[in-house]
Amino acid sequence: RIDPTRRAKKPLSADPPPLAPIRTSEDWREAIVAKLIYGVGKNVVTANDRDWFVALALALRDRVVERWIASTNKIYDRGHKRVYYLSLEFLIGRLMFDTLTNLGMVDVTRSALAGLGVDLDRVRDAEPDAALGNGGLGRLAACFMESMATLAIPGYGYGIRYNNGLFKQAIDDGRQLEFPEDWLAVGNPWEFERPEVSYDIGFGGSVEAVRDDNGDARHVWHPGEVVRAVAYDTPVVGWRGRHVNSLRLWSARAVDPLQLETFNAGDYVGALAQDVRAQSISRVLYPSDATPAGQELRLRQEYFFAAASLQDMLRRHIAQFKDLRLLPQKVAIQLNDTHPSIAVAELMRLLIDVHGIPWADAWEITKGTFSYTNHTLLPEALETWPVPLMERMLPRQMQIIYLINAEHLEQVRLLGMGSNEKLAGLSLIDESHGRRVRMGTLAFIGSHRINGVSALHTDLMRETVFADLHRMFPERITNVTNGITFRRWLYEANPGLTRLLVEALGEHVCDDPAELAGLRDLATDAGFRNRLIACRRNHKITLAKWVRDRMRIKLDPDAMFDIHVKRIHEYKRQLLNILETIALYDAIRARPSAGWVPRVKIFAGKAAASYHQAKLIIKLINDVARVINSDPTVRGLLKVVFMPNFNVSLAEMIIPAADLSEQISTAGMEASGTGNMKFALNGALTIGTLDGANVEIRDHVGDENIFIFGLTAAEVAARKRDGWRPQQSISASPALAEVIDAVWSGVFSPDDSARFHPLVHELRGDDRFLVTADFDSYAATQRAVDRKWLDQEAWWKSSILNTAGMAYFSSDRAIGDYAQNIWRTTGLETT
Ligand code: B1N
Repeated sequence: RIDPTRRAKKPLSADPPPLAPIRTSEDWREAIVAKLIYGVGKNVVTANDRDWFVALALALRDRVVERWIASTNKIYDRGHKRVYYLSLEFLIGRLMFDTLTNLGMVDVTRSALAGLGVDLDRVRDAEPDAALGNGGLGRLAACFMESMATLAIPGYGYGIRYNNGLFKQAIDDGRQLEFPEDWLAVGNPWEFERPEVSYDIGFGGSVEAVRDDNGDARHVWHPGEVVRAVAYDTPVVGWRGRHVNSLRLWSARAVDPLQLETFNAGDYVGALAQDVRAQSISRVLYPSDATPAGQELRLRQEYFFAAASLQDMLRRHIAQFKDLRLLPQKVAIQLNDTHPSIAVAELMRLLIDVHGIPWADAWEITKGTFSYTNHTLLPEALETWPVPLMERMLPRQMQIIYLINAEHLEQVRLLGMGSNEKLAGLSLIDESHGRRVRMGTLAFIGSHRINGVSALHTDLMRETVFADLHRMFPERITNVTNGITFRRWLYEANPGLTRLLVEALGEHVCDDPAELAGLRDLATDAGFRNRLIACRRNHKITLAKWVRDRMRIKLDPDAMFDIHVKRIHEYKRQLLNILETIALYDAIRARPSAGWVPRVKIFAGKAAASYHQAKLIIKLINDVARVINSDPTVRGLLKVVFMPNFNVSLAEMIIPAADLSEQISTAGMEASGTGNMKFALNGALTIGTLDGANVEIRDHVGDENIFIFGLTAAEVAARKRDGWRPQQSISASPALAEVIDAVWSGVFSPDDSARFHPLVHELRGDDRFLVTADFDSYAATQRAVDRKWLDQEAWWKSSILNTAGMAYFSSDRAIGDYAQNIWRTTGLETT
């Protein structure tokens, strides 16, 4: 019998009851097995690798939740400023090893599982990648979440819980096929569904102007459609587990999922139609990268998640601080590109229409709260939305945009910048090809800070796309060069190298990457070099095994692994690489015993499904690979591989196996790049243009330790200004002319000799990405790479100096910069 008086004596605590301490791997094994039995419903005999993954994830999550609740309470108790990172993409990949690494539990877990006859690496592979992003922009958001947790900055990621992330790529007969990705099919043990945290999001309908009690005009929006946003939370553990933040992703559903009357009338499909329409918002990630998605559903996604996130933050802010005027002091909202920028108009609407704050005050609050990161200057990638679509879908927000624009243009006039041409360029509405809302301009004028993602990119922002806005607001643009989390891209991806670093520099190198500079003293140390070489070789063997098992191509781990992995895009110039590969192939065949350096050319990456030219580049790489790999004259000297389905997990395997990193975009077009940093950190040498963060990587690793070639951004601009003639470059380079002729005439596509004509047309016609202009410089630099490789001591000295110089590119540094210069906040102190 329960004695009620005894229960009353024990005070209820908000803190979770302490979990059984883990002192030994036996303790930990018991906790995991308990989850297997009670959480998964299996036993140690019937469990497969996936069951073990779920059991381990659940057991780990328990350990995380303790710290999570403590962190959340601390943020509240201190009244600390909160940072909200709004991003349509979070390219997380797997979470198991982030959690294990940051909690310092890799070794204890390995032995706990080994005692059960279970291999941790197989369990690791059983976790699906969370591929809620396309490429660099989405992966940056994931790295930033980890760094905010590490620095104990109260950071909340807000995004969409897509049921289907980025498509799976298969290569069939050398062509890309897309298949739906299904990461949730087996459940997601990291997340918590929060059905009670839900908001209603309106679309369409009409706006009514009413008079309030004081006779003032007020606007009431009557949406024609309402969709419900439901929260799912994932804890994000920082380094050494001292702080845990939240990633909150929204899922869409109908307010009334089942129309019972319709159902009862026998229309079973119609009864569910509203739910299907609502759910379509969070159904699938748009697979566009550095290109606008364009469609109406995309705008619905953008508004849906921006509006839900704002309601959530305002609720939290009001509950704690009561006063919305304190918003800029207590809240910083970072807009990850323009994708969430409709939030500027939506926050204005909430402040004015819902909370009754006067326009001028609301505008100051808005500007004080938002800041905006620009990730691309490619003109075709800057988001604009047709005015008629906005008026139909978001009528009140569109009215507010007009009002913002009127004030903004008034300010332009006051500043004397009001020539008609300038006004047209500065307006929120682009009138030049149909009326469209410029989301970059909205994000710019609604923010107190806007940043580019590398020094060069920020300079170009000031000089080109945002030149006039920069003149109006000369203090607003600032730079924060991107970074990567070393936990994932060094400690997890390359534990061998990490061990070497710890042995050479001490455990402290894991807490402060500045210590990496100490490696410079070991740049010519033979003992250190040899261990590094062995570590690299192991990774190359692992990669070679993957390629052999899945593609039946044999790679020599002693060849130079020359790697070009990233989204397939013309500006990233995979075409330049494969054309130079063809030239090299021709040269080897002409003089097979001229002492060539054996190379393996590895490509991987996805093309947007509708990007025909990019898909044709994939086909060309595969057709060239087939010819080269089956030619006995180059056997042992040259191999070409296109690895299918590049994703975060594949990157973790590939990057530590790289000798040479290809970062060869047309100068001025790659805003930053972050793959470049991952490779250099792991000791690959870079061949690259002076583009994006390559410029700063050169500054940090030293000119002699990187291979720079090609036109600079200024030279590219000059060429285009002066009328760019690719034919001149082609005639000036016999090697290039020969390669282009071969591709044109079907040497690599004998079954369809015209297959690659669209690629050659572009090269001989506009060559918008200056492939032909940079070809000779690139080819010559590749031969310089060969010469360096032949001097292995020099090569490895440069490799060590790359790793030694990379501290600056930690995302902890980047987040520190944001905190100091943009968010004006600090981390919580942790013990
Ligand atoms: O953002 C990365 C940079 O390192 C890359 O240089 C840059 O290309 C990338 C529309 C984008 N810019 N723009 C996008 C992604 C999805 C989409 O729908 C644009 N991605 C980048 C991180 O700063």
